[in-house]
Amino acid sequence: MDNLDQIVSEARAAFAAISDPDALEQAKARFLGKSGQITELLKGLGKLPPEEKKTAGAAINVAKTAVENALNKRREAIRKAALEARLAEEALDVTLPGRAEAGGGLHPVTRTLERIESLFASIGFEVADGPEIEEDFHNFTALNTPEDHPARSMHDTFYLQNPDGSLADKVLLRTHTSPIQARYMQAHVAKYGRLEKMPEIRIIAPGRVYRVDSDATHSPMFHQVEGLWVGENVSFADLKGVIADFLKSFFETDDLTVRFRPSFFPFTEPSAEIDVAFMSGALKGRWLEIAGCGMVHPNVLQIAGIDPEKYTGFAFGFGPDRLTMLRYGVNDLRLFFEGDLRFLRQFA
Ligand code: 2U9
Repeated sequence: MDNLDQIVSEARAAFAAISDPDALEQAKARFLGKSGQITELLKGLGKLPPEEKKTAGAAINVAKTAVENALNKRREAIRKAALEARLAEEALDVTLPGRAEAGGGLHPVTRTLERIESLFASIGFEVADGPEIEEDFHNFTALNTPEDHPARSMHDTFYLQNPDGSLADKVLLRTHTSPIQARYMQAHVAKYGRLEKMPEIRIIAPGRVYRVDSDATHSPMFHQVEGLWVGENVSFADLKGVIADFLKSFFETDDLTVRFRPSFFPFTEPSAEIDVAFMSGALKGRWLEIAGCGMVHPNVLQIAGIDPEKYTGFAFGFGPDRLTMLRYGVNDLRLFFEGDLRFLRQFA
């Protein structure tokens, strides 16, 4: 039976020296496997005389249990060690401060555009959109702008080139958002033109526009929001009401006066400049030119396929960059387009 004690202590020593689970299972085979040392002893029992069988068998089983216990203990220790190693490796310090999301913010001009859109939405205006790369037809011709109008010159308008450097066939960066409205009118007529009574057009057209111009108050890219209301009996009085109400809502004050000053645009007749004066605050008492407007020129309606004898309309155009400067007291337009976060964060 000394032999048995030796096998058990050999097994214990072998298991203790192992820390790899596969190696442990191989070591197990040496003792408990098909031809393992313990198994061989059990097989040998048959050859013993009957009176020795019982005690020998009991002793071998005690040894077998001892080996099995040692094995299980070692398995458990290895499993625990592996788990602890993994936990240590994946340790998280939950007391560290979190990494905060970098908070984005809307550009001040975007805020103005959204404000204008929602104010006009409240009186039934839809927002219309269109391409920034336009054709001469929609940018100029459809807006009653003659072939020899100065706005069409290369000094004022960015024309696109072909890859070989030649001028593309009357393709340009839109100089105003009016072509959005020219396109909208055309599409509207295609949809409803055959009806006895065409539904009203009531849209605003916000977006980026481009002109060859750059100084403290002009950027080659700037924004416009134009508006258009076409229907039966739409009058200049409607225009005045819509504009005055809008300006009061936009600047959040009733303490302002609006003035319509005769002017000229090819696409409206009559046309007017819109000036506003605040009765209080930092800008008190000064007339500020804020927008242009007018009754849609009959030629413009005609080109879109709308009968100017039956329908009339008004149109207006704002510069949201300038509206933003006035609302927030910014004195240099270029600040909006330089991307300096120290400036932009003040509006976020
Ligand atoms: C259609 C018919 C008429 C849009 C108009 C203005 C007057 C105007 C300026 C405002 C500031 C340009 O960015 S700005 O310098 N715009 O004065 N815009 S009427 O008239 C239209 C537009 C579309 C079909």
